[in-house]
Amino acid sequence: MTRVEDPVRVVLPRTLAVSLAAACTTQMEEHRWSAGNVAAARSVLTGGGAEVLLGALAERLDRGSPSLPGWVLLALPATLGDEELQVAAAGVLAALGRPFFSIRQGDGRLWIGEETSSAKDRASFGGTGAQALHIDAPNVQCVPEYTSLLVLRADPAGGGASLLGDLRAAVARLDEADRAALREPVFFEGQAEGLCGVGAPRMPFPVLEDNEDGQPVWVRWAAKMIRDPRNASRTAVLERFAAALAETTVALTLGRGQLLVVDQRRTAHGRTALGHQQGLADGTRRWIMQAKATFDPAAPAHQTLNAAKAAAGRRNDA
Ligand SMILES: O=C(O)CCC(=O)C(=O)O
Ligand SMILES: [Fe+2]
Repeated sequence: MTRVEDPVRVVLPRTLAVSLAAACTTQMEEHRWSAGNVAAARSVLTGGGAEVLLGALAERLDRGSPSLPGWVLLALPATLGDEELQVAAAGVLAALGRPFFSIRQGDGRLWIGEETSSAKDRASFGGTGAQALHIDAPNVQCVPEYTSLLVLRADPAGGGASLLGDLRAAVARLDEADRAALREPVFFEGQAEGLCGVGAPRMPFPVLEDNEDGQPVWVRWAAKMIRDPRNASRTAVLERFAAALAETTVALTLGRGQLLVVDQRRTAHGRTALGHQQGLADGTRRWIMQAKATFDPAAPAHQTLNAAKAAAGRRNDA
């Protein structure tokens, strides 16, 4: 694993973050950020002053360019309040699609997540242990296109780095027999009941899902599958995939206000264990939130990309 000491962070200018937070609210329509919020965010994003942000999203997340990273780290102003950060971060997600939650928590807010607690299962969301590489909801009909993590408070004990693994590169490292084994719809992971916005459970499922041209569409991966007794007869191939993915994995440490946006078709995520938590008072431990987004071709970042491609096409024709 490679630790990226100084990852590329796209800085969101304070004026843009404040404009998004002022134009939008926490209003939801069931599990989705309200249509009014999406429209308000997009009008801010296309009103001037967001070109760098839109360009960076397009450049790092363009699905037409397989060599691009498939994730982007954005730095929102750390001095914004917790709610302003969440609203502004939702506005950023609206540049790609419609923000939503797949797991309902409490009163149904977009961003889910609580302060880290040693009372939680160590490997779970909000737990203190490591979380092996995975995509969120690999076991449903409509896997969330994007997932995102927003840091309200980094681990004061210095742990909890984010891990990112390149799913396509890992697939390319396997031999054809392993790829064929992963294409079989025989794999299980966790349980997929009670989720929002992701369609019906899909279990068992193929890890590797290709389109008619043999191009990968999804890599339904969660390292937990290796230890799932339902996959006991396939452990070896899952371990080989995990090893291939580990070779592509980078680690980044995020600070308050940072928003990691991940294209789930390309990139798996996870975290390292938190540091020693003994003696850390309530209100001081790591606090990270998550939200999902759909892919909406009409969203500003995708439109920016289309416009750039059209302009490049015109230049080539000239
Ligand atoms: O805590 C983190 O950094 C990642 C959490 C996560 O990816 C999850 O719970 O699905
Ligand atoms: Fe996750």
